[in-house]
Amino acid sequence: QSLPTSLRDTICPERETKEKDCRTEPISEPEWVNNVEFFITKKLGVWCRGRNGEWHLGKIQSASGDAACVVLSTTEVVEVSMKEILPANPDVLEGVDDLIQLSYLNEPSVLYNLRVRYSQDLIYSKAGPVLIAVNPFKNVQIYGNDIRSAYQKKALVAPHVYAVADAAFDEMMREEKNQSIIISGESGAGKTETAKYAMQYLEALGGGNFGVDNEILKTNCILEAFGNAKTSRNDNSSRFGKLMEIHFSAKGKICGAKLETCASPILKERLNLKEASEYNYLNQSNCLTIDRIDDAQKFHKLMIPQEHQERAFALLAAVLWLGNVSFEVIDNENHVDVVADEAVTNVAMLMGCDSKELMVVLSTCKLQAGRDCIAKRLTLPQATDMRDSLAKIIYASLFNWLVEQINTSLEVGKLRTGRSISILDIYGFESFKEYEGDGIDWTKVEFKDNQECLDLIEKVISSVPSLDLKPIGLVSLLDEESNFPKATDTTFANKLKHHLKANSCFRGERRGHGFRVSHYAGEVLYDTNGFLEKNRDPLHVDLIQLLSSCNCQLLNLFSSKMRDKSLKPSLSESMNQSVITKFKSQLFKLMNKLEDTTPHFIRCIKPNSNHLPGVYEENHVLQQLRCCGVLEIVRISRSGYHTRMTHQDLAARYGFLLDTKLSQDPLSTSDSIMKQFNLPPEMYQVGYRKIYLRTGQIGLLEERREYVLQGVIGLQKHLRGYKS
Ligand code: AD9
Ligand code: MG
Repeated sequence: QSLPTSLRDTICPERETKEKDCRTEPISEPEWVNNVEFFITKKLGVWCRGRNGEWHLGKIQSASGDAACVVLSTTEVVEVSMKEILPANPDVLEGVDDLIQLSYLNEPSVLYNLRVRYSQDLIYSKAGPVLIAVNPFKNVQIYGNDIRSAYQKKALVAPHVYAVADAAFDEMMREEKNQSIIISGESGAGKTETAKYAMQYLEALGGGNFGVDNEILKTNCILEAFGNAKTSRNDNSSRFGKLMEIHFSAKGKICGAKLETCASPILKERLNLKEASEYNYLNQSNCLTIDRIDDAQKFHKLMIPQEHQERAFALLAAVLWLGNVSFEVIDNENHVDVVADEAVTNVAMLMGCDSKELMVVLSTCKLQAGRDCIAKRLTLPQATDMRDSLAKIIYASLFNWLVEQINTSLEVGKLRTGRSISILDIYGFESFKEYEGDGIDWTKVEFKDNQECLDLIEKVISSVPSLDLKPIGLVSLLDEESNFPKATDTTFANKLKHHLKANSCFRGERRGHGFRVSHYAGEVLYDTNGFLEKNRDPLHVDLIQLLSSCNCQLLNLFSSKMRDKSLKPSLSESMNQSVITKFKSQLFKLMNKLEDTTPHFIRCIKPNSNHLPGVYEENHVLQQLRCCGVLEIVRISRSGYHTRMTHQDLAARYGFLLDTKLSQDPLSTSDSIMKQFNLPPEMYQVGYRKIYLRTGQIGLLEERREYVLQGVIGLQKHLRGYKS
């Protein structure tokens, strides 16, 4: 009774019968057209597309040839082409919690189903193995201790981020395999909030050990204070990517955690030093206040140890003042001097350096001329760039340093692998190679192939077989052009047009610096303006030297770290690497790491762009569902086998349940297990190495195993009592 209505439906008995009734076999879309008569006589519902692409519910009155008369639910009668009509699902399927259960899987049906659920505050739904989370933009009472413990006890099974975290935990314990929770969605869709709820659940589940457990959630407060900013799309937008790895002991208790971030050194954080509107770095995007958010209160929640706090805030203030440092042009070649005002004095004071020295560094660059070193005056754009680079270096180093401090406080002893859950907010892909290689009867389900677009970005080709693997594509062309001193953004745009015109995902703009790429999610127009310079991201040696001379331990530390990196041979390369190459290698590292885990996917959906509760804009939602291929995922999972286990693992775990003698051959054991438990043949496939099970089947085996084990334990206790 104490459960909120939004979750009560899962355990309500009527709902159970309703769900059993809906196990109708999915009907493929083209097939229904042959059954239009049936739709007319049985008065079955259809979706009818209106002039603006919106969908209306109605019933077909009559049909002839390509056209049909449809009575809409508003009683209006319209004549439409059959092409604009799609079958709707029977009422009994309204608001099912897994889209897999829909008899007709088409866009209007999926949109409607999510809408019905959203209007009842059922923000979570399943699309086969993927959890869909529609941002409620309000507090929904589904995260309390009672709900959490209900999921822990498996008393609740409705789609929920808790259920995903719980499944990851169970699978990790059962198979001793690292897991990951991969959260994706557009800005403001709710990734960070979802990640926090996943962490909260895991902390509650694995708490009570070593004292690390309560620390993990607290880190979010620090990270968000320094790494988030208000943007027009999200009041609390993450400006960095994060992978939080939580490690567990053999008993399932948290024994440490590790945080990895990919931070972008953008500053949009404000401090109460002076009015925020006074700082150039803060006042340019009209994003200074957020309704209902009390900055002072949030600021007090931010707890970093006192000695760190003061140093960190001094540097933040320095960054803010740097944004106000201005220049005056002193000759007709646009060369500049720094204006000696309060801004530059404050920066020098906060950084612990001489203001004259700071002014020299910001307005000149040192050049090696033979044995001598001469100072060359910078032009206005160069000096501005130098100033912003210094701000970015300080801010990024400060953020990385905070992450290091957090990691030190979270790590307890050496972290082992095999029992960890990583929480991430980008999207991954499924591989279907495995099915094909394993000799099972797998009917391929069409997934829009994105290979052409991936090839456009980077394709590795070998000119001579087994020799010289040379990547071609956008990434390598950008790097090539960045290394070319005379190159400009226009020559880069032309180079792209020249080399990539054959790729169907590429379209060069006739004039100017633009080009278009057809991504999976849609076409994007890129402007090459500033591409080369941003990609080069030159390392400013003078700035590093300045940091090392400051009377500030943190800045000295930052400069020595940057220097260390540039001295190590393996990393010196990375110092000179272009931005895109660094980004690529970060991505590869991440992919390698995730490939070693069993992934669980959560897709966050933003129902409207105004951050409003209760507003469900269909086109906005549809666009996001299309971007991540939700329909394809559901189609695949209806026909796919989601649980895979080697025959050895299956035999080891469930073999003892067999009535017959255990066979030496794990494949036959698998087969016997399936037969003994009467798993319907369409629910599994036996491959050469692995068994493939449809969603939910492993649960049946687990239940049986648990039941038998409990019986054995009971018997043992009984015998022990008997003996004594
Ligand atoms: V970005 O890519 O970092 O710009 P996110 O991370 O996807 O973005 P975020 O988690 O920050 O979005 O969510 C945006 C806002 O939506 C939050 O500040 C909340 O106000 C709101 N939100 C998101 N999820 C929930 C929820 N489960 N319950 C209530 C939510 N509010
Ligand atoms: Mg976020």
